[in-house]
Amino acid sequence: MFIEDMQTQVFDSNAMTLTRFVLQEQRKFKNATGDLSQLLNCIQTAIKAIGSAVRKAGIAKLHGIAGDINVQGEEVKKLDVLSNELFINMLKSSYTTCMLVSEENENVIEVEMEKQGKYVVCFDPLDGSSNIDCLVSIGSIFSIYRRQTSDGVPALQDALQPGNKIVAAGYALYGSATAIVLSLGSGVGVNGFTYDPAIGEFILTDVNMQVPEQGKIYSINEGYAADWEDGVHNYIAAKKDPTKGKPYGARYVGSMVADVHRTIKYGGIFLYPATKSAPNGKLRLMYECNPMAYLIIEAGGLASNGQISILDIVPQMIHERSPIFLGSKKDVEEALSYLQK
Ligand code: P6P
Repeated sequence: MFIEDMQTQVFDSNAMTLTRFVLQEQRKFKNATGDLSQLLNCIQTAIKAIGSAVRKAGIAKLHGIAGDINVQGEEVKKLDVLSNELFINMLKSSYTTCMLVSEENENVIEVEMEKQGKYVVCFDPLDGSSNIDCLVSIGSIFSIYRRQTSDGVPALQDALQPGNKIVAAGYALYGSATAIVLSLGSGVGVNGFTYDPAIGEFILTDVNMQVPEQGKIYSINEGYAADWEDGVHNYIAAKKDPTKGKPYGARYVGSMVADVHRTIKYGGIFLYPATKSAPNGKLRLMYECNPMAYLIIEAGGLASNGQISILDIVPQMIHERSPIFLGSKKDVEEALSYLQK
C-alpha cells in the first residue's frame, strides 16, 4: 500500500561532518601521519557516548553515586566516572597517546607501551557535572600536546607543558544540542559542529568562529564579591554603572563550557578571579583554562591570569589552578587595566 503522505526526507548527501573536516584539514599538513585525525575521531566517539549517557541519565538513573546498584542489579556509575572511563578507553585505543591528564585522576595516566603514540591529552571529561541534576548544560574539555621526551617511558615534563605548546584543543557542550567546538592548530581557526542524531555525525555549523571585538555581557559568580580584589570590584562596578553608555548584562551559568561558548558566540567577558579563599582561583590550568584560552585566542579574543596570557603560564603541577579573564579583546584589555591600577 502506498502511503501518500510519506514525507521525502531531505538529506544533504555532501554534509561536512567533523570526520570529513578533520581529514580535509589533515591534507593541508604535508607531513601529517594521520595520527591526529585518528586521535580526534576517537575523542569524537567518547563525546558521542557521553552525550548519549547525559541525555538519558535521568531515565537510566545515572545520577546515582558511584557504587550504587540499580534495579537491574547493575553498578551505577556517576556520569563523571563513566565519562572519564570513556575518555581514557577511547584515547588509549587510538594508539596515538602516551600520557593522559584527567580532572578525575590524581596522577598522570601512562598508556601501555604497546598502545603508545606521540600525543599527550589533558581533559576534563565532564565539566560542571554538579549542574546535571537540574539539567543545566555541561561539557567535556580537551587539549592535545606532542610529547617532549623522545621515546620510552613518558616523563612528567611531557604533561607539564604551557598552553602555547597546544597542538589542538576543543570542547563538547551537552546543551539544547550537543556541539563540538575545536581548533586543529594555531592559525587554523575555530570551527563549531552540531550533532545530528539522525545520522550520528557532527555537522559543521559554525565556520571560522570569531569572538566579537567587544561585547555587552560580563560573566562572574557575584556570590564571591566580598572576596574580590579591588580591581575586580571596580571593573564590575563600572560594567553595572558606566560613566557613559549602557550597563552590561550579567550572565553566569556556572558551567564553564556554557559560559565560554556564549562568550565566543556573543562576546563579552568571563571572569573567575582569585579570591581570599581561593588565591589561585578555582579553575584548573591544564584542562579548563588552557584549552579555553587557546580557543578564545584562536578566535580573536584574549585570555589572561591578570598578569600574563594564560598560554604562557609554565605549569608546576598537573592540577594547579589559575585565575582567568577571557573573552572579547577590548573587554579583557579594559578589565586588565582595572587590575593593574
Ligand atoms: P562556582 C563547574 O563546577 C566549574 O568547574 C566550572 O565549569 C565553572 O565555571 C565553575 O566551576 C563554577 O564555579 O564557584 O561559580 O560554582
